[in-house]
Amino acid sequence: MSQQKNSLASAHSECRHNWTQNEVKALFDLPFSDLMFQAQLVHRENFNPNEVQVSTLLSIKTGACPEDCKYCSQSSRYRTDVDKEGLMQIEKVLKAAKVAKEQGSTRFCMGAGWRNPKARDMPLVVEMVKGVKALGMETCMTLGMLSAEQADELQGAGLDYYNHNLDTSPEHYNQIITTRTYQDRLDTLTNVRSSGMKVCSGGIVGLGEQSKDRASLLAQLANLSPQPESVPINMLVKIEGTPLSDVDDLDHFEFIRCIAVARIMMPKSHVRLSAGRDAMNEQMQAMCFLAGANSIFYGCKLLTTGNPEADKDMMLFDRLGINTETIASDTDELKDQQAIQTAVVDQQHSDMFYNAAN
Ligand code: SAM
Ligand code: DTB
Ligand code: SF4
Repeated sequence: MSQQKNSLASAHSECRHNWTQNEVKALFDLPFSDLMFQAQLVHRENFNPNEVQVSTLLSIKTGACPEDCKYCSQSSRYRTDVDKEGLMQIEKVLKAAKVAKEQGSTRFCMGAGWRNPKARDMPLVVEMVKGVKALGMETCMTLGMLSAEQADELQGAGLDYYNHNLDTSPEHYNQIITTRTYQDRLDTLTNVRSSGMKVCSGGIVGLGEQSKDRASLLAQLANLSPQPESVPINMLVKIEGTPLSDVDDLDHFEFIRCIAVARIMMPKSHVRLSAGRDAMNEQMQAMCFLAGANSIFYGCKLLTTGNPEADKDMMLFDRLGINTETIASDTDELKDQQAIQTAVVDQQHSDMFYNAAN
């Protein structure tokens, strides 16, 4: 039994890049308890299951976006409640980053309602990266599409992560966005990866897509080589005035399944329980952590919508015995990897010994 358990986990601890839709569907179709069990085996083999990474978001440029993403409060094509704001002054950005750090956040993620950054925006954006980095936080940005040169410039300034989501499956994509292609998104991810920055890429569920689209999105993400270091799974936040304001709710168990399947398919990635937490109760969020989510957005605002208050999250972590992850240095990461490998080899040896003896 113990060997069977071990080989199940080990088989899912390598990062595979050849997932087929049928294989992903088979994971989604598992009985809920079996899926959760597999996800937990994978999670425990690769991470401390009682640690969650926390990032804070700030919208550094809001609204008036020319794109037509049907879920988004910032598209100029829809009449939403969002107040437009030009590129924020650096002092304001650094003040918000300091507050986030004091509240216990380790990564500061700056988002802009842009199709892509313009040449004239880059100097200020670069200063923001340098300033936040100097505070001792990890830096992340999500500014839309990036050219190879822009990615290199941001990497040179010290940007650790770039967030650019695939959003949905290639098959469902045209129902959601028509102003940029799926390939445009993949090209940006290639530019980010080539620059040496870490990739943060995930998607949104609850857009009215079918279950095969959720499987297809996860296959796209897992088949990226290397897989994204960070995978945000967003539950659609319905925004009045957008074409998706009245879409049917996604069943919560289906959302938890998405997290568990992402955990199994991307064993070494941080899977983020991303947008949508404000509409989830504590038990639902705890289930997501059990399914393998190990990152959240922390602080009372996402970009334009609400998120649970920071002290509420800390109280939940306390009740669940969850600690927040500290920033790992390269040496720490290496040591952790070595410790995990040693533990796995030790376990395999003891199983072999046990089987031989019986
Ligand atoms: N404008 C840039 C872009 O689209 O790449 C960066 C900001 S954009 C708001 C970042 C991501 O947030 C989107 O790709 C989408 O996955 C997510 N997002 C935006 N609005 C959302 C909503 N209402 N519910 C859930 N996720 C959302
Ligand atoms: C991601 O995957 N989700 C975040 C971040 N990356 C930029 C954005 C969520 C936005 C939710 C809706 C809003 O606040 O406007
Ligand atoms: Fe613009 Fe990004 Fe919103 Fe699309 S998701 S409308 S690109 S801000």
